[in-house]
Amino acid sequence: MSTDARLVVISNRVAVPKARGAAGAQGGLAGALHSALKSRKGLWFGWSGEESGTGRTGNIATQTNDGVTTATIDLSQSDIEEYYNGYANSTLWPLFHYRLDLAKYERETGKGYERVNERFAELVTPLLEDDDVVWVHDYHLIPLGERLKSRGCKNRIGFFLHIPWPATRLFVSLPYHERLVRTMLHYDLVGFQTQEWLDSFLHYCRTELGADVDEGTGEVTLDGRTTIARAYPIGIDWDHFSSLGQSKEAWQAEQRLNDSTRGRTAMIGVDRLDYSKGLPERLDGISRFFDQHPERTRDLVFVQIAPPSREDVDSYQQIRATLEQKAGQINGARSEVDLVPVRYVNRGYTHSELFGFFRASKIGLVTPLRDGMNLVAKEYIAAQDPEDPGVLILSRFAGAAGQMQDALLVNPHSPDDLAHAIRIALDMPLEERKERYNSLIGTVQDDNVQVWTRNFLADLDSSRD
Ligand code: ADQ
Repeated sequence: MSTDARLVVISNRVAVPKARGAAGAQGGLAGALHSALKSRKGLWFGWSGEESGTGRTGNIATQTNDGVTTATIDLSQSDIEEYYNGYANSTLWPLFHYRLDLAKYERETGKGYERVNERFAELVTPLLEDDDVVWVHDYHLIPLGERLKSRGCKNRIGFFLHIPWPATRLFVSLPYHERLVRTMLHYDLVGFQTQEWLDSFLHYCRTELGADVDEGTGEVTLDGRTTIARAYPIGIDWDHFSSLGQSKEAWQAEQRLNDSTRGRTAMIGVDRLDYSKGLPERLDGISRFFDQHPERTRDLVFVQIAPPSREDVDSYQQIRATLEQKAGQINGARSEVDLVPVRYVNRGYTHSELFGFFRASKIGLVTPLRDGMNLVAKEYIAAQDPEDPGVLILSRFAGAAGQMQDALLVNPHSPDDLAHAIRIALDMPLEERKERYNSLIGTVQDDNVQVWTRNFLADLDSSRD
C-alpha cells in the first residue's frame, strides 16, 4: 500500500469550515485533525453537532474545502442523550479521568452508544475505498473498528485515544469493560498520549483478558489476532501557531491585556469549563497565595478564560456554579476600587487572541487533575518572548508533564503547592526563566502535530507487514 493513500478520519464531531471560528470550544482535537487532513487529500466523517428531525438520521451532508471533504450526519435526540451526553460524557469521560464519583452507569446509555457506533459503521462503509487508511478518534467511538470489520471492511484501521487510560482497578468498575476492550483489539493500531496510559492499557489486557503482551513492540495478541499499542504524544501545529504572533489580532490582544493590568503581573489560565481541568482547585491555590502573601495582592492579576462546554450534562452545570462562587469569594475579599484580582471570562477567543494573551502573561497556569496531554501548556510556551519568557506552572497529572519537566510541576490538589509555585514564578529571575523556556521550546517545536500524524500513520501503514 502506498503511504499517500487517502486518509479517512472518523471522529465524534467534525469541524466543518463554517464552524472553524469555534474550533477552540471544540477542543484540541479539531485543530490537530484539520492539519493532518490538509496534508493528505482526506475525508472527515462524523456528527454535525445537529439534532435530526424524525426520519432524517441517514442523510449525509458533504462539502469540500481546502482539499478536505467533510461528511456529516445528524443524530436523533435520543442518540444525543444516550450516546453523547450519556455514555461518552457521563460514563467514559469521568471514569477515564479518574472521577468514579461522577461516572454514571446506565444500561440504556450503553445501548445508545453501541447503536450510534453501529450507525457510524453503516453510513461510512459505502464511502470507503479499498486503499483508504482509516483513523478513528477518541472515546466516543471505541467499538467502531470492530463494527466496520464485521461489515467486511478490509482497510487498515487505527484508533487514537485523546484522553487518559485509567488504572485497571478503576477501569474494572465499568460494567462490560471486557466487551469494550475486546472491540479495541480489532484495530490494527491503537495509540495513547503517553507511556503511562499505554502501560495501564497493557496491564489491563494482560491481567484481565489474559492477552499475550509484548511490552517491547507493543503487540497485544488475543484469540489469534494481533493489535499494536503504542504511545504518540500529540503536539501543536507549531508553524501555524507560532506565525500567529505576527498578526495584528495577537498584537492588539497583547496590548489590551498589558494596558489593563497596568504593571501588575498577569497570570493566565485557558481551559474548557470541565471538572478535569482543576479549575476550582486552581482558585483555591490562588486564594491560598493571597492569604499567605496579602502584601502581594497588588502584584498579580489572574485571568481565567473558560468557555462553557457540554452544558447538557449535570456535572458541567455544577462546575460552573462552583467557579462563579469561588471567583466571587476571592474578589469579594480582595478587591479594591482600582483592582479586581480574578477576572473570570466565560467565552472563547481566537487562537490569535489567545497568542496575545499568553504573551502578555508572565505566568501560565495549567493545572488539570488529569489530562490526556493538554495543548494549552504547549501553546503558552510557543507564545512566549524568548528574550523575556513567562513561567509555566504545570500539573504533574497532565500528559504534557512527561515532555515538559522544566515547567514548575505541581500537585493541583494541593493549594499550598500551587501557592508556593505562584510565588516562585513571580520572583523567578530572567536567567532561570530563559533556561526553562529554552528547554521547553524544543519539545513544543519538534514534537508537533505533523510529527504526531506522521508517526501514527507510518506505524499504521506498516502494521500488517
Ligand atoms: P481538550 O480537553 O479540549 O482536548 P486541550 O488539549 O487543552 O484540551 O485543548 C484545548 C484547545 O482548545 C487548545 O487548542 C486551546 O487553545 C483551545 N481552547 C481552550 N480554551 C479556549 C478558549 N477559551 N478560547 C479559545 N480556545 C480555547 C482533548 C484532551 C487533551 C488533549 C487534546 C488533544 O482532553 O488532553 O491534549 O484532546 O489530543
